[in-house]
Amino acid sequence: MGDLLITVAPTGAETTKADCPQLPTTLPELVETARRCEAAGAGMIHVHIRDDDHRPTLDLGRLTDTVDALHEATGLVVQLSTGGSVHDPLADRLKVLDARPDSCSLTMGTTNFGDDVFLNPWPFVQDLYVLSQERGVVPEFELFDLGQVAALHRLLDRHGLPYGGRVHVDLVMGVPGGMPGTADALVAAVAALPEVTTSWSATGIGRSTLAVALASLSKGGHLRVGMEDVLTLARGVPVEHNDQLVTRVVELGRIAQRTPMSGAEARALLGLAG
Ligand code: KMH
Ligand code: ZN
Repeated sequence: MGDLLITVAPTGAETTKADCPQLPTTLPELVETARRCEAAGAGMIHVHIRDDDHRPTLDLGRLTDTVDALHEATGLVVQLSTGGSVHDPLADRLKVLDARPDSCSLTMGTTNFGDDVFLNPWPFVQDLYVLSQERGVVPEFELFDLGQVAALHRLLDRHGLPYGGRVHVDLVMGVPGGMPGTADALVAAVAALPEVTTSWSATGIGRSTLAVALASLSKGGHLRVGMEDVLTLARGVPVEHNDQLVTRVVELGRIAQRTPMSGAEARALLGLAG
């Protein structure tokens, strides 16, 4: 039985194909990545898609085809990003749920995002949450800072539990503008999580990736890794394939006596029907 959920976030919306040709931006590349990451130990995939020019898109037809292709090729839980890119309109981000993913990301507040702003006004957060309940999509609450932990308390108090009855959180740490990717910040955020939280994972952006992974394992948390969050294995050593990042945390988990969850086990963790 697995007890460590590894989510792979293979693409993101920030890195360009020109800067990183090995980034999986086409559907065949994404499916191949998903297969390899599942074989390496991932249980869930967090998906951003690109258009024919490798630019971020929320095109509904492409999103639906992507969900279908990933379900056909793998047993992974398919989570679509509702964060998109910092340039995506809020209305388009709500429509992501029309693609019928298993899960969706749901960020709990607005965050400075480098030189940009990742916009998540409170009415939008509530609309997206209520829509996820209506559509039977399990949200992953993405928390970029401690204030967003407090916002999660407010959301659950006002609107009740998510579809499926489980509360799964992902701490996204080390974004310039959010909480730092440190063990201290992780411990503070975990201590403040709502009591009804049933599982949580963490990811550290850039060079905070290992510090956050080790801190999460120490606190009994789950892990997210992938080229959305980090593009190097060490200084000057580029990631060539997302499965390298999955394999690395499988090894960290093995040292911590944790075993990767399959997609089916991840479904049970998140309250999704088999
Ligand atoms: N691309 C970021 C602006 C999410 O996927 O929900 C937002 C993001 C979070 O990646
Ligand atoms: Zn994302």
